Amino acid sequence: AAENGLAAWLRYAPLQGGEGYHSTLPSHIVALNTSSASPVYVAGQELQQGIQSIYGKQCNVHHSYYSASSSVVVGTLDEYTKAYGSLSTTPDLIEDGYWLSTEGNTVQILGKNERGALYGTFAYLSMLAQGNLTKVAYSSNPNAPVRWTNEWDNLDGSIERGFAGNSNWFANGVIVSNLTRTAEYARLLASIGINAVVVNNVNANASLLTPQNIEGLGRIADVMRPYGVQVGISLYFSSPTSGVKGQANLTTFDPLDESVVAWWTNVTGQIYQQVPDMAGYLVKANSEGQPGPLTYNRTLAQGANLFAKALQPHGGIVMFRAFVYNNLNESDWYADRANAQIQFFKPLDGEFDSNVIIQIKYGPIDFQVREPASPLFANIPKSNAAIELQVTQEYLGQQCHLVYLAPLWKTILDFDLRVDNESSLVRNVVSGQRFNHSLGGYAGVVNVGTNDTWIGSHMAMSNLYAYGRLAWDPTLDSQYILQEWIRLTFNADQSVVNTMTQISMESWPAYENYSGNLGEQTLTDILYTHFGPNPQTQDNTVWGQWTRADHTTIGMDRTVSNGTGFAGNYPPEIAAMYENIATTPDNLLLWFHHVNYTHLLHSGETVIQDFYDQHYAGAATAQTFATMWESLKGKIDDERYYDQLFRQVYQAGHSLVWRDAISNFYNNISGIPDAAHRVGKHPYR
Ligand code: GCW
Repeated sequence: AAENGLAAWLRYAPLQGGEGYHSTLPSHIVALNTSSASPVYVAGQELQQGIQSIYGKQCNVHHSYYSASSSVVVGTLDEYTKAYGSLSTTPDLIEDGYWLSTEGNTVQILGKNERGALYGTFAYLSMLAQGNLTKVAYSSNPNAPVRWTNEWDNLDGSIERGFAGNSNWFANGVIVSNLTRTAEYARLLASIGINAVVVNNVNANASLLTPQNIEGLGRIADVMRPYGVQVGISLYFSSPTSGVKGQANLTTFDPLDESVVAWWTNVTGQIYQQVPDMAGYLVKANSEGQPGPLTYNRTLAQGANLFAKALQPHGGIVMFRAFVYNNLNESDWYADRANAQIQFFKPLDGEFDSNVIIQIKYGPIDFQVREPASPLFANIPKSNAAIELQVTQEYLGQQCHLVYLAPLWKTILDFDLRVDNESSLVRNVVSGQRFNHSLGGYAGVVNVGTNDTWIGSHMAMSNLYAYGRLAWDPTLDSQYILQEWIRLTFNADQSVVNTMTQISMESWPAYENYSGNLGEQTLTDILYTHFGPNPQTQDNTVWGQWTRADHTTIGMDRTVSNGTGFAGNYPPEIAAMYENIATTPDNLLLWFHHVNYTHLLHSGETVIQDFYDQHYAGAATAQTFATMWESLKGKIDDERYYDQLFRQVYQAGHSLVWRDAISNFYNNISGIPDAAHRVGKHPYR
């Protein structure tokens, strides 16, 4: 029963009437590599398994030139050319890209490298699994070279902000011996173009670097390598002084100290002995209590370059997180957390080594239900940049609420920052295209666990799927991606596709409406859980997610003229838009401006009445999800039907809790009644 969840979108479910297609399908599979640990070999097996499972057709696999009129050949473009001669036109491929042609008698799946060949294989199998046997011939290249997941797994086996059980690879301080699930995860990731996994939490533990754990990383790398997925790790900045068993213990972690440089050079060498293709390091420094270079009055760039230099000879890269801020005190509300990244990183542009990428969360604060695009994307043109998205729904319902995230991510990826008054879409910044960098890309915080659904709920896997698809091609449409996922994960029944599409596409707007609209952030418990309504925890905490709500006014004034100046971090056209209340979109009004509750929105409604109305509307929409889901009974398997139904019923109830908690809170504080007389009234009286 767990199989459906574990196989996710790679179920290869039998297609009705599949036998009818046997003559149009290949009879032979040629996978041009004889090593069973190679992605091309894996591609051959995957094709065999997929065609058998979806269409009930058995194919033989060959590993060198084989002449058959009805075959599928998979390999690198080079190997193919050696065996079969060159193609009439050579496809234009970059690293990880592939050519897929189903036009001739021989299906060609040719990668620039082996990984690309595997990606092309999954693209072909995706078509087959959706019953799509149309003739295609195209090349596909990734939008950016870095397409990683980050996993916040702790060495003790827990996962920070993970909602799906314990770690698949750590327990009791070491790497587990059974890595079957790790291999299965790598397979899923390969099928959506992900090429590396950072396996441990950014709040890192130095003991990852014991010789025993380094050996364990080698085992993780070995099981993921056949899928073209590399291992990366998060580092604890003060590891040299942490007494790591089996490593020297120093008295300083100053990044410019020679002994520290030697320490990291040595440890990095040890890692590459075990993991010759290690992807690189992820570093969270000087943020939320983590150590970093500032302790020694060194810059963040000097800290990042310490690792960059250690990695450089091995070809690794440093993902250095821009999520750096200190605790704050609201008595000085001008000390706006939203400004922190600009203050730390803008002055350092040009000082990072060429194998450093600045990894920037999509918004300036922290994975909120709505944020403006981080202005840092516009302010470090000389540095490589990547966007950090969160697949695990930390602030967004923790997999107990269905929230399809692709539309939220698209608001950021498609946002035009207008650097130098020219088109500067965030997605073109992180691809490297806008500022001419060869490095850049995507980091998605996933936090899969041992749960049979990987992530905590079946429907939430659409977010992982969408993350990979967007990292490959951010121009893809959210709904298009979703429907691909539904057909692969469930089935192609039109009512199944339509119902799941409607629920998913309405889910983020609904969640925004009942959790915190008008750019007010997710009004959840800021202090610890980040789950459920708790608007009173926003203000007067050190976390800086302030709303400045009092009896008459609400919102953070982030203007240059009168507020924290944050709006001025954007290039002029965008800064002007946000500076002016008249041109600020309603959905970010309270992010940028401090207004009376009676302020009139562009919609003509007052802020407070819109607050009430949207909270009621969002919760009302969430009620319909449960009933819509019930219409799927019998159209999908019972196991997943009931599992998700339970969550939809929960979400329906919890959305009412949200609605009432938020509405009552602002009703009490403002004293302004709801024109529709709902707020504060007993629901059944
Ligand atoms: O979103 C916040 C989380 C922390 C997390 C931190 C970060 C890993 O609440 O749990 O720590 O961000 O991204 O570093």
